[in-house]
Amino acid sequence: MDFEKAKARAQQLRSLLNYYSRKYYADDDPVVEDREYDMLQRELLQIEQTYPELQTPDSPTVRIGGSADGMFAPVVHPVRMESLQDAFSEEELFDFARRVGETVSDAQFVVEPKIDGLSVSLEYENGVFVRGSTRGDGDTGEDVTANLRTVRSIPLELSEPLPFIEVRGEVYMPKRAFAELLEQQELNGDKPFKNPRNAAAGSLRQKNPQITARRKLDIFVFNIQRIVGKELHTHKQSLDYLKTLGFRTVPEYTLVSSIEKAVEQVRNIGQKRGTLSYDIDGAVLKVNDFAARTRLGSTAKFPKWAVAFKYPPEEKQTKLVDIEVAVGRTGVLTPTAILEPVLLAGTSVGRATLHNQDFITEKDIRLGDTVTVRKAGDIIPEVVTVHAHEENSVPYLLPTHCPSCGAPVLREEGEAAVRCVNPECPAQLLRNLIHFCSRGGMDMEGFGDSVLERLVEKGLLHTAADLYRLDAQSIMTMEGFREKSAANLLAAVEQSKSAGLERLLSALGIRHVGEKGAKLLAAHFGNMDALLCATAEEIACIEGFGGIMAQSVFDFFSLPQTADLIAQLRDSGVSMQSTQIVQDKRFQGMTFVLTGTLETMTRTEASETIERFGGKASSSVSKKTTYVVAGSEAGSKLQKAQTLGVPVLTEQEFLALCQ
Ligand code: 0OX
Repeated sequence: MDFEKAKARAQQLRSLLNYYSRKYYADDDPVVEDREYDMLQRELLQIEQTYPELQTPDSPTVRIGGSADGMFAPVVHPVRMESLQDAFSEEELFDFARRVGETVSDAQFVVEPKIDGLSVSLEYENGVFVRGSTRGDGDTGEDVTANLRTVRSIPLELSEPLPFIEVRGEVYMPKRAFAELLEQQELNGDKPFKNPRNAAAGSLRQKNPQITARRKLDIFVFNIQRIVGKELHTHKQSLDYLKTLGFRTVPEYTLVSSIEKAVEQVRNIGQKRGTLSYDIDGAVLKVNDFAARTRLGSTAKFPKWAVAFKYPPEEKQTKLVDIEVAVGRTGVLTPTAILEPVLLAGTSVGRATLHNQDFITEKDIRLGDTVTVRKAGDIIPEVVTVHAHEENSVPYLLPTHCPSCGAPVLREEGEAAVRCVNPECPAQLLRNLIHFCSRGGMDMEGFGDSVLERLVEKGLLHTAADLYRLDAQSIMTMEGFREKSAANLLAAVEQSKSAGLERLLSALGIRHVGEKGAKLLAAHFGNMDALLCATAEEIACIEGFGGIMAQSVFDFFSLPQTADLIAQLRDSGVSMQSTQIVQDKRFQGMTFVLTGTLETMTRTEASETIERFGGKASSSVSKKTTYVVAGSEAGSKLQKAQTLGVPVLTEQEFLALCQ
């Protein structure tokens, strides 16, 4: 490649890589596979090595995907961080042993608990911790060295200055640390993590290592990925050695000489599960001998020498003492079983979902029943079976009238849900207001469940539009509110006015439309008026929107009370514009020239897109042109671009930049 061509390609690659990187790290919305990113990055690196004068200080090859705002650089794992094949029954463990037996006779196994955290790799040079990364997709992870340094059980220096070792382990959050974190998050009004694994993952991806340090993460190490300066022959030997180096190895690893003994150990670990101070989601069986592992090899996905047994969800018997019926945002009556509390999967369970009338009828669930409840991981506890009814009990039926407003309830044909259709039902109003003010909606700090409940009770709120009519005087009629706290609420109301169309659409709680759907709508239409004019068919054309979602949006905006609410919100100064479009000026300062026939869009559409992102579309190519976008049968403009060294994009590449 001559210098001019290399220069143009380098500029193009830099721009693409920076864009992909921004989508990946800043927006958490990857648009290309990691592999493709790596290939483009390697191509740029090669160009820069051939022509060092093309190296720029901000090249993605220097920053490797990161920037000063704390992104995490990709790390390619020279030894793949493989995942494990699952087994859901003891029978499947025997099948695994049988398969192993076809290649290796008298295999010994090591049994370990399977820690429910996230896998990381730790690299040490001359006994010093130099780099730590996440597993990612197994081939490429992220550099989280600074954050891993804060995990106290990760040795920063080993007991021997071994030339090189890379180990693999599981970072996790102990149950107690997770409980404390939840309390803290509740106090701060932060969105709580769902489980210790998510909390550990979120903590490791913190841009500020000081936050990670406060999260009390821990690690168990269970594998040597690469080692220089030491020979090991078995897994047991390597775990023992890791211990002497100062690592916290996976607990209770046990060497057994038969599959029967391995299964027994899997049961032992399972029995201890609830008493451990960390979450496990299974047990792992590994062939002990490394030479045997080499003979067994791997499939495209898993090593053939290991298997993960997944414990079934925990179940226990208890008594169903009551059934509580709540009225949701859309008027659906949702029954919840109130139980005598039992300890399940490490947490006390006192409530279980009963879904709907069909579920209750099918299982013949009655008040006072002795039931089996189950809890699996993140899943809401469920009633699995009924063991015994109380004497003289009768089948349970959901109320025929709304427990909140007393209006008769309806069950539409083909629907499992029973619904209160009274548009003025206070329970629905409250749920709608809670949703409107929530973090996923208008994010109005201070408007928690109980404040909203009191405002509704006082008759100060009848619709979301009333939030914008609140004044200090009326707020202070609520107990505990004075000038300062009332002013805080009013400030939150004021701030919400500029939340933008995407948040407003999410806050309105349109059926089938969550935060993601709201974003898509806002990005597509840009403002409320354009959306109000759209037909169901137009909405259905949005990528990521199905027919049901589109119809639901259309129906929602066809309701007279919606039109009324929107008008009132608009009059109060609530923004009806998407913030996405206003802010996204990714083509600022760039000039594009379109040439040839584009396949997926007209030239006018392409020009509009360029302008929407702050760029200029021009008809003639000059040295100042940033990009020429060449469709099929491009002619003289393409030639001129090549002569002047202006980077040329294919239609696909242009689309990637616009995504
Ligand atoms: C765990 C765990 C995960 C090493 C080779 C294949 C999978 N979560 O506790 N992975 C492995 O093994 C890797 N062992 C474990 N104990």
